[in-house]
Amino acid sequence: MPERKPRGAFIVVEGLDRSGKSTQVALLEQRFKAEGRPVRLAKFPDRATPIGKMIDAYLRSQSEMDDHAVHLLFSANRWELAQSIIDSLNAGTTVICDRYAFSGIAFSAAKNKPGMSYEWCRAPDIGLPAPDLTLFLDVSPEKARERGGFGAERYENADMQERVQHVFERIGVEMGDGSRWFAVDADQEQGAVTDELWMRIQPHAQGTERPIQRLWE
Ligand code: 2DT
Ligand code: MG
Repeated sequence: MPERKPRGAFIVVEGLDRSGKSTQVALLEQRFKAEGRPVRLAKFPDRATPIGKMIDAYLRSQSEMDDHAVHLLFSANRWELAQSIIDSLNAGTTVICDRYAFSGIAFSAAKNKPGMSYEWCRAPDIGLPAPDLTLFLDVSPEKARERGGFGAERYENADMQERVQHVFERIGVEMGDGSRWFAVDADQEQGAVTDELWMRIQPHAQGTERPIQRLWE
């Protein structure tokens, strides 16, 4: 019988701004490469697509948009790339993704807009490929401030970040912290964070035979 090749694992890194996500994702990619394992980085929003360009203009306050509409664009941006993520996984490539549907819920629900409940915000992402593992980089407001404070984009202010943090905490509880979702103390120095992330990732690094699950189905 031909040997069945395991698919790659789908690993998501989430967190607030200044939690060190982008740095850590790049370091994790290096570790995979150093071990000779195929790896692909993804990032949401992916600002390169036509939908992503609309999101980018909104985030940089170059355009205004209804909150519901932009929420659906963030989700559509994931759906337009979902099949290519599935294809990479099935080809045996580990996909490491900087933000995913959890940011989608957290940032939109944190706006506290009428008609944009947690459930409403979650709905358009139901059925997306589900991560095998999500690592939440948990940074304190003090550390985030120490790391250079906020940039100029929409949502980059202390008030919003605090509300986003609360929604992320709810998501963590609902995902069942300690199985598919792990919160990692992102106040630690960079190397310690990488080591902890790597420890969580290692059981997934050789891929899995488990079929790709779908989010919240
Ligand atoms: P970056 O700084 O990581 O480029 O994110 N966001 C992100 C949402 O509001 N909804 C989403 O679905 C996603 C993926 C988080 C830019 C900002 O976009 C927010 C910060
Ligand atoms: Mg940002």
